Amino acid sequence: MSVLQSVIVETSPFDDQKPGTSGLRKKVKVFMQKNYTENFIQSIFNALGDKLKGATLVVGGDGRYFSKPAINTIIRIASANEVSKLIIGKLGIFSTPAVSAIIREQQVLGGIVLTASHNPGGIRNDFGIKYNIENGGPAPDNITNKIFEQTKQITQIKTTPTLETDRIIDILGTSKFNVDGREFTVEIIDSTINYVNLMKQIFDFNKLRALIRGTEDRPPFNILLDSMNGVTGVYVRNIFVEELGASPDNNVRRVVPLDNFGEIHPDPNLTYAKDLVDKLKENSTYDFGAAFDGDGDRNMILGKNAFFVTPSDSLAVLANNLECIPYFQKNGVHGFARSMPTAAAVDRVAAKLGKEMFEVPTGWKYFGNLMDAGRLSLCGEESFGTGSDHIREKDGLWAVLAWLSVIEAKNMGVEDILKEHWTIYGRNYFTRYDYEECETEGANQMMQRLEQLIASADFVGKSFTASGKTYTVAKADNFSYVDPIDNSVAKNQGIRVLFEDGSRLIYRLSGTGSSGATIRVYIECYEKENVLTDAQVMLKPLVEIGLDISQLKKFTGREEPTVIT
Ligand code: G16
Repeated sequence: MSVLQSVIVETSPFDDQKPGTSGLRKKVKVFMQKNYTENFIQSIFNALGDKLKGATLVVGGDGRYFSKPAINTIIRIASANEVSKLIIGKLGIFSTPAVSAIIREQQVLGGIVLTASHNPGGIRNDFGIKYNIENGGPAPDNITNKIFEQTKQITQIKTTPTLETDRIIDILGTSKFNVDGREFTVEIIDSTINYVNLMKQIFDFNKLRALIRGTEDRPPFNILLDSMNGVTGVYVRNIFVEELGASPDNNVRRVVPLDNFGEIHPDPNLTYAKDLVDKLKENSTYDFGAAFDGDGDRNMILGKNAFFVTPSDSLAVLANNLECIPYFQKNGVHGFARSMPTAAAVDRVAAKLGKEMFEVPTGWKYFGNLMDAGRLSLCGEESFGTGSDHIREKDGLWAVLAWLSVIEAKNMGVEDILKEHWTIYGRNYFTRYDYEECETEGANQMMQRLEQLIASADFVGKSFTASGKTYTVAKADNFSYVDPIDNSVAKNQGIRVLFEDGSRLIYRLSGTGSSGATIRVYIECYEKENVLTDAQVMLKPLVEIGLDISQLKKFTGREEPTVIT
């Protein structure tokens, strides 16, 4: 084996490498700038310091455009920074939940996830880089802050330009190199194997197969899973077609990962997964539909005729039925958690079952400490994320397997399960209005004005009326969170206007967009008896009040939201 020499390349900082809600997300062209990707990777390594020496890291992502050159860059820089081994998914393919699973299983230092999640891909669209820590979860704020500090002072990149990376990720197997006299290993694996095994340990595959295939007593439960040309396609084929006997023609769609997601927006919601919604409306033989995002951590659940389950309700239903899943039978159910803007349906289940309940800021990273401390079993977010402590990322496929387990155990369809749930607990009506790619200045001004408004002396106690309904403000603040495990504090996590009857209006700027500002307005009310009204009808007065209080139209010039969920 010839000895390769690492070199030092001089560089200078970029001023826009602050990680957002979930890593650094920018247009591909930004990452393509000379040294841009290199700087960020080296900054991650600088932030890790001595821990990196001799360590193993996992690398992979949703296979979006620019993944291959980014992986080659990571290989060369890792080799020069004394990393001992990289475990990489073949063709760079690794769903975000599968990365989390393998970091935990192999007990390695962490992983680098190459994805911009639900953001569109392709040369004109988005790329992203995220660091996950040894518990398999996204790096918490103290580490992303350290990485950001490094990006502001970086002057040198260590790399091994002579390390031949051409086609290295195309073939399964192990390659060994000698860099500066040290052994450096690159192992290319099939990233589905560990993940599928994990799912088999969590769920009862025999029961799920019987549900999908049908039995003497029960017709097949007809599902349609939409991978939206993202990374879950390979996992869906493996789990649902090969293991559970689903039809490759009728039960799954868009299962070949494409580096531009076929020019669609791989975001599982009613707007961007409309294709799936239409399919279920057209064909009433489908009992169930689900869609996933680009990197496989999000999910949308639909029933017959595209009956929509809000992510907040999905979380509450699963919380109420975890005993039908073998993993929880074995490990027990500890607490529940949701992100602050997520509707409080799960809180009612927690109260009834006597479980601890946590409300954290937006971002899956805030669940990790609670899970590590054994206080959290199931959590979710309104942004179509659901997951458990089996890993430290949200997990789209896990959510679908969990739903199918509940359906199998209860022998009920999705809509009936929801109606039964609402009869017991009442209904938290919820909707989210997104205004994507607004002018940053107008969006910031709107948030600043809101902040001043809610601080004004007479805001609490004030009443607002729209469409004949009146709401009185009980409390208003900018959400802060103190982590119960390490006491770290996250401030300014969204403006909350809480009304006397428990209804809520929340305003946040998204931390995952790649250009401009995305304003999110979250609207929620609770009804004990009146549970069957259309959500948009029920929430109309609050929406009007929300737009009025924020003067959103004036600040953004937008008449309508880009997405309503
Ligand atoms: C990420 C985070 C989620 C968060 C979502 C939306 O999801 O992991 O915790 O809820 O972004 O964040 P924002 O409202 O700031 O855009 P993903 O699926 O994009 O990785």
